Amino acid sequence: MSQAGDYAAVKKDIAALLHQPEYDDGSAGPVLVRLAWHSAGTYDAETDTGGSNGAGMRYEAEGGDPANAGLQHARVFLEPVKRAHPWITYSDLWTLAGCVAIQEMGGPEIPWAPGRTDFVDDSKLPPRGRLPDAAQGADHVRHIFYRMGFNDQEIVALSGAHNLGRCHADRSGFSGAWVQNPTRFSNTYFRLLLAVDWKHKQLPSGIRQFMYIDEDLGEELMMLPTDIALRDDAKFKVWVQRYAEDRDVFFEDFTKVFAKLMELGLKRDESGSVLNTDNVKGGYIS
Ligand code: DDH
Repeated sequence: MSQAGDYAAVKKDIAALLHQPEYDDGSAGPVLVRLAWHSAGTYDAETDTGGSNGAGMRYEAEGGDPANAGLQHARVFLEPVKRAHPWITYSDLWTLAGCVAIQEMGGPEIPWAPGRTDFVDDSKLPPRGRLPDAAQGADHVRHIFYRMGFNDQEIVALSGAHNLGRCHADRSGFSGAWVQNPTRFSNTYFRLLLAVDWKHKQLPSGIRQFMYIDEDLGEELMMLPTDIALRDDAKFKVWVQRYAEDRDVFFEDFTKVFAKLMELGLKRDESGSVLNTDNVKGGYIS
């Protein structure tokens, strides 16, 4: 067991488990990033509910939300790390794992700070339906992300996470990867969004997505309706173009906005300690 507070030891163990030859594209990284995002993306700024604090996905109310299908794989990957470092809260572990995975896959270093609690405050529990629905368009995307407190530029930067991983028919119903190398963080997603003539495709299940077949590689890539909405909305498109042109600007903006996502709902004092965890009735249960 490591010393309480030895986050470097936790990071090392997370990095070591990313290589998973039997899983997806050989990496646990993308699904860990999605776990971090879905743990935080339930936040509602107006009512100050949801967010990563509480690690609510451990319980059926949130874990069983169809939007979270498949994320049990990510939680199972992280169990040995929690066992080796039992002092870390799940909410800290899940958010840290997303940041470590991004960096290990060639992305930027995301500033991350600990202090989340695993105490579930019933008054802060998010209802289902707070995460985005990929079948919808720009209005829906704005509605979901404005609720968390993000603007158009931040929405597009965050969406660049779709450089990573893939859709699974048995999880979301959508199918395929966005880029050819889905375990390498880059701005390829934005470049493909603009460069390629995306065609409608209806899956046997009736689900509609977009596809492109790379004849040279004989590979099929995909986009969700919400991804295409970023290309087709004039205000979003400005940022898609910016990030397609300049990888460094994308990395810089992604770093800031992913760090902001991981902090939603936390209040820190000047020294960085989280104020709204030991205030909640009952305190810690980790
Ligand atoms: Fe996403 N995402 N996402 N996404 N996402 C899926 C996979 C992954 C939407 C829908 C889907 C973000 C935004 C949106 C990742 C990161 C992020 C899948 C496929 C769907 C559907 C799930 C499956 O079948 O396994 C929609 C809609 C939006 C939206 O913005 C409107 C954001 C903001 C992030 C982020 O991390 C900041 C990652 C990574 C994956 C790949 C997961 C995997 O298992 O591989």
